[in-house]
Amino acid sequence: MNSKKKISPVAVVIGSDSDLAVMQSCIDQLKDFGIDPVVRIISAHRTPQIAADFAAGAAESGIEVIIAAAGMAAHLAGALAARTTLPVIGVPIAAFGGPAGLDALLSTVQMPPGVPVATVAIGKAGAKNAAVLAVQILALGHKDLAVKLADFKKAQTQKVIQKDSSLS
Ligand code: RP5
Repeated sequence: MNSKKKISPVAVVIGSDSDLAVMQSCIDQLKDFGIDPVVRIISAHRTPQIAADFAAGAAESGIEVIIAAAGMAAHLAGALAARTTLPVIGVPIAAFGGPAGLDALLSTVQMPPGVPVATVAIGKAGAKNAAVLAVQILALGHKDLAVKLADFKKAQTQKVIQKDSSLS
């Protein structure tokens, strides 16, 4: 499907198709909340002009939160944040053969003052949290999402309680 024409409050931007395996959990989590995100492959380094144009036009196209995931020298989230006032959530990806994602973590989180990127954990845990954080941001202005979030947190609590009580 061509998601370039899709309208959604959330965009999930990945630096490479090799990031999709990790970011699928983010996309799935968003869909669980009823949000079908715009998904794009855009590279800060390989397609810098497309990255700049995407970020500059994101708000106008209906996007309210951008999730950006990249590995290695992960400048994608920061490059997008530099060109929009929308909240940008950065997901560091552990690239094959690299230092376990620490390179991407530092590249994503160490933004200069005035240009924040809300950086989550490396890999799949961060990918899922990026979706939940995006929903938490959107829920401030969307009551239906606030209700879904409350249910999500309750279900999460119940799961732990059940696991605890199943221990002998
Ligand atoms: C980054 O470089 C991408 O986000 C990816 O994590 C990493 C490697 O990219 P590929 O060589 O797999 O396309 O820009």
